[in-house]
Amino acid sequence: MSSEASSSSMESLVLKLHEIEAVKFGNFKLKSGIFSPIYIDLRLIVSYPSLLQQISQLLITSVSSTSFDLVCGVPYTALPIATVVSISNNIPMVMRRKEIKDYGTSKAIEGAFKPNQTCLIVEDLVTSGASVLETVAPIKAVGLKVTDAVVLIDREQGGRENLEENGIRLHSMIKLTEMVQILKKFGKVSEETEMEIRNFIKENHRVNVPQAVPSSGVVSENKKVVTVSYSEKAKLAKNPAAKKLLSVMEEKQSNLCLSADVSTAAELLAIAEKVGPEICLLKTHVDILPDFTPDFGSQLRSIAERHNFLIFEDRKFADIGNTVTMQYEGGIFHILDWADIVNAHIIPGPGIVDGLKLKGLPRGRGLLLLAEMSSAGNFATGDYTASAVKIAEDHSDFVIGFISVNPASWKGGPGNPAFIHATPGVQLVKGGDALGQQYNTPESVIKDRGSDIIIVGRGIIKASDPVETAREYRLQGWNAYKARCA
Ligand code: S5P
Repeated sequence: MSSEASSSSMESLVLKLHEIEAVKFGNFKLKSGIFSPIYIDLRLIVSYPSLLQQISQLLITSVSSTSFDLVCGVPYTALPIATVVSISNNIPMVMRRKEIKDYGTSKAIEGAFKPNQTCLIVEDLVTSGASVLETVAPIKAVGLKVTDAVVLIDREQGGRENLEENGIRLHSMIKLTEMVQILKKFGKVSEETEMEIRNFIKENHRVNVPQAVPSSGVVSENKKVVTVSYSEKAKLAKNPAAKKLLSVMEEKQSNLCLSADVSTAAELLAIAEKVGPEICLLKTHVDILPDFTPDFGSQLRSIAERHNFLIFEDRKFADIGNTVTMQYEGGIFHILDWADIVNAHIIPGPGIVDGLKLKGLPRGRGLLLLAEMSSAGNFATGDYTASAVKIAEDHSDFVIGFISVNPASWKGGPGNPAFIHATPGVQLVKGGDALGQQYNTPESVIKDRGSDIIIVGRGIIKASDPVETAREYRLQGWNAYKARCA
C-alpha cells in the first residue's frame, strides 16, 4: 500500500468499493479466456461523487514526489478520475480519443500542450498495462513525455513489469492482494476466497490482455492465429528475399514497414535515412515522385544497405503476364533493378505471377499477393482471398506472402506457415480516413489477426516526430509479436 496513503483511509475506500459492488466475487471470464474469482468494475464510481473525490485525492498523494505538467486519463473509466485530479489540483488535462474522427481535426490527443511537457497517465486498474501503453503511444506521438502512471488498483499480473520495460514507473494506491486482505479483515470475504484469489494471482502473474468482461462477452472471433516465429518462417521460406526480410526482422526486432508516401523523392530519401534504423521494410509508390531520377533506386538501395532494411515497391501490378514483365523491368522506373519486393492483384489469374516470376526470381526478388485490402467496401474477400492463397501455394518459390487484413479469419486458413502477411491500415488508434481507409492497432493486427508486418504510412509521416513515432510503432508491433509467440 502506498506509504503516503494512510491505512485507515484506504480501508474505508476498499469497503466503500465493496459496498457499491464495484468489487465482486464469483467466476468471471476474462478477455484472455481464463476465469477469475474476482471482478472489479470501477465504471460505477461516477455515480458516487464523494468517492470519486476521495480516489482522486489519494491518487495525487501517491505521486507527490513525481513532477509532471499535465494529466491524462485512460479512456473511459479513468477520464472522470483524471478530471477531478485536474480540477482539484489545478493541473491541465489532455484527453485521448479512443476513436479518431474522420472529419474535423482528426486529433488523437485533445487539449492544449507544448512539446516536451511531461504527462502523468491516470488509470483505474492495471492488469497487463496494455491499455496504459495504448494511451501512452499517441501521447508520445504528439511530442509529450511520459515517465509515470498512477493507478488505483494493481492486479499484480505483469502490468508493473510491462510498463517498466517501456520506461514507465507505475505508482499504485493498492495491490489486489492488499485489497482482498482488507475485505477479509472486515469479514467481507471468506478465508477460502482469499486463498483462491491469491492462487489466481500466482498462476496468472504475467498475462496479456486480461480485463474482465461479462461471461457472455465475445472473447475472440479469431481462432486461427498462427504462432510460427519469424526465424522458423525464415527456415521454411524458399525465396531469398523472404529469408532476408525475416532475418532482418529478428535482428532489428522490427516488424514495421514504413509506407513512405511523401510527395518528393528528396523527402523519401530523407525519411528513409532518418527512420531506417527502426524498420525492416520501406514501401514506396515511385509513380508519385515528381523529382524521380534514374539514380533514385541506387540511392535508396545504399540507404537500405546502411540501415539494413528491404525495399518494397507497392506497384500493385494488375495486368496479363506479358504486360507486367515489361512494366516490372522497363519504363522510366526500372523497378526490378532496385525493389526487393513488389505486389500484384490476382484479378488476371495466375499468369500475372508467372510473368513477374520470369523476371524477378532470377534476380532473387519476391512477390506479395493482395489477398485482402484495408479499404471499406473492397471486393477482396471470401473466395477471392482463398484463390490468392491457392495461387501463392502453387508459386511458393516466388510468392513470399500476402497483403492481408485479418489472416486469422480466413476460411481456409492463412496458407503455408512460411508465408509473410503484411497489413496496411495501421495506426496507434482504431479509426479511418475520409476516403475509406480503415485503421487497426499494431497489437490487434499482429496478435489478434495473426499478421506479421505492420505497414504504417500517415501514422508516422504526419507525426510531429516521425523517428520517435516509428520507434513507438516498432515497439508496439514487436511486443505484440512477442505476446503472440508466448
Ligand atoms: O489494402 C491496402 C493495400 C495497400 S498496399 N491498403 C493500403 O492502404 N495499402 C497501402 O498502404 C496504401 O497504398 C498506402 O501506401 C499505405 C497505407 O497508408 P496509410 O497512410 O493509410 O497508413
